[in-house]
Amino acid sequence: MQETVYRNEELDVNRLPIMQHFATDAGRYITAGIVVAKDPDTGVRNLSYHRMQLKGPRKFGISLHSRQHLYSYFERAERKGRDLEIAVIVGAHPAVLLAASAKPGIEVDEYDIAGSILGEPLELVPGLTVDVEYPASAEIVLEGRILAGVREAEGPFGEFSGYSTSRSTENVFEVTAMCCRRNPLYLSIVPGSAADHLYLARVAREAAILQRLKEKIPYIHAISYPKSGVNFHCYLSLSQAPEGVARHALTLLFGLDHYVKLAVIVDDDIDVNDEEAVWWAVATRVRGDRDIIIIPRLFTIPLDPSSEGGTVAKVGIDATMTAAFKKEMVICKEREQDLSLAKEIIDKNLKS
Ligand SMILES: Cc1cc2nc3c(=O)[nH]c(=O)nc-3n(C[C@H](O)[C@H](O)[C@H](O)COP(=O)(O)O)c2cc1C
Ligand SMILES: [Mn+2]
Repeated sequence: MQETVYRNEELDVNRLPIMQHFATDAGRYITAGIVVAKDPDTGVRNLSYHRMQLKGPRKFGISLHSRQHLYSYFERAERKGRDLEIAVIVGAHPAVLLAASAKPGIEVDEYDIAGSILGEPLELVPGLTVDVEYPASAEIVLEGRILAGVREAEGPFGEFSGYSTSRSTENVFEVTAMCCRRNPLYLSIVPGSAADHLYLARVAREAAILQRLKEKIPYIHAISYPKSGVNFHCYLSLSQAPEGVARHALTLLFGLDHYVKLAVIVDDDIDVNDEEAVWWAVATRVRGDRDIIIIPRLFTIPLDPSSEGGTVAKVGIDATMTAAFKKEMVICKEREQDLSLAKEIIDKNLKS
């Protein structure tokens, strides 16, 4: 890192192969940029992804539309009339990519998450033009600041919902230095509802939400955010839970994750990562009048195209079996000896 440094007249981000991804995008975007910043009050470091629209040799448009920790850092800096110093990592160890998608409490330094995934300290180097550290092993880093009191049109851009959106906080990022490894790799994340983008958000989300749910409800078995639901859908499974726990879990989930607008809860005989099995449970175990909860006008992410005034109805489907159902219904099953015989025949044919 910092093997090649560009500053002043030499600094032109057009050296990077920044791409336009969709015909509907406003232009060329860095999509894998991880913004590192320090909390203006506590110094705790945050990592988060933000789309960055190329505007000039030393200028990007940037959106803090998820209004999470970086938004709060910038808001507090701007209130004091100060720019927010940042470093943008493009390409790093996957532990850093995962740490950036995690959303712990605001008091947690997100480099600690990268370190704990790695099982050893993450080596950092100080910025050359900003008071922000970044990984010594990063491929490319753009140093600079998000400007206080400046807003410029940014977007539209193809978002994770699969829709092109102009929703943006319209901030401006001014670059003061570009530091690279020798022969750096340029990382791009396919935007829109591509697996690249969705899964990166999903891994950290599944881990965090499963942990929070289990703290309160020990019967929770597994969780899945299927790609088809663009992280607005969540499937949960329960083991041996008493009456009412499924509905408790659904309401707790809506409270924990405001992205979720449709949740399906099943028994642990259903694999939540098998969408067909989940919807088979809905098809065969649900009575709409009894098993569906609808909570109108709950807070949601504005990037949900169906939201109105920042709210949407949340739908919970309890597809767990009732005690009577469990007693009466017999699920079709193959005979064990037939399965092993079939396997034997296949194995023999594969070998010959
Ligand atoms: C690939 C990817 C792209 C993202 N792009 C943006 C973005 O452009 N603007 C934004 O505000 N949030 C974006 N996010 C969401 C935040 O980066 C993410 O929620 C982050 O974990 C926020 O956590 P924090 O509150 O700890 O910063 C993106 C997330 C991913 C995974
Ligand atoms: Mn954070």
